[in-house]
Amino acid sequence: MTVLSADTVAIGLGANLGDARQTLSWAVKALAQLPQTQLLAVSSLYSTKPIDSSGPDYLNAVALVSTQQAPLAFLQALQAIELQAGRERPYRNAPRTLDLDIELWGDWQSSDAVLTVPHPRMWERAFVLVPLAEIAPQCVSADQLQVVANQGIERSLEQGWWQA
Ligand code: A4P
Ligand code: MG
Repeated sequence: MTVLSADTVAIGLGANLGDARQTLSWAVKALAQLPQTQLLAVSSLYSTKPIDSSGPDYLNAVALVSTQQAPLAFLQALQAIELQAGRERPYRNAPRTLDLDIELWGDWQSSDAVLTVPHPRMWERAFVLVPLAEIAPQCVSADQLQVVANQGIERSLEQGWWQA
C-alpha cells in the first residue's frame, strides 16, 4: 500500500489506567512540543476492549507527526513521555497509564527488537488500524480493516478532544 512520506511517523496512543482521556490529551500536546517535530493530525478518541491484555476498556488514538529526529532518539523521547505519565512495566501487556508505539515511519522497515517498524502487531489490531485509517486512509486497505472488524471499538464523536 502507499504509505507515508519518509519523515512521517504514525504513533499509536493507548491508556487504560488512571484518567486515560486526560493522559492521552496531555500526551498529544507533549508530542506536539517534541524538538524537530510537527504534529500533523490526530484521530478521534476510541474506546476499545482490551486485546491480549486485562483491566478496564482502553482509550486509543493515533497521531501523525513529521520529525527530523533519528528513530532511536525519537523512541526514547516517546518513552520519556510515557514515564512522565507514570508508566510502569510490571509485565508484558500490563494495564498502563500510557503506551506510545511507533506504528509506521514512512515506508521504513526495521526488524531490530528495540525498534520494530511497522509495529509487528498493528495489523491484528482494530485499536490501531481504525484510527490510522481515519487520518491516513492510504495506509490501511479495506481487506486489512476487515480482518479486525470483529473487535470491539467505539469512536467518540467529540471534536478536538485533545485540545480541551
Ligand atoms: N519496541 C520495539 N518496536 C517498537 C515500536 N515500534 N514502538 C520495543 C515502540 N516500542 C517498540 O515496549 C517494549 C519494548 O518494545 C520497548 O522497550 C521498545 O524498545 P513497552 O511499551 O515497554 O511494552 P508493551 O507496551 O507491553 O509492548 P507493546 O509492544 O507496546 O505492546 P502491544 O503489543 O502494543 O500491546 N488493547 C487495547 N484495546 N488497546 C491497547 O492500546 N495495548 C496493548 C499493548 C495490548 N492490548 C491493548 C492495547
Ligand atoms: Mg509500547
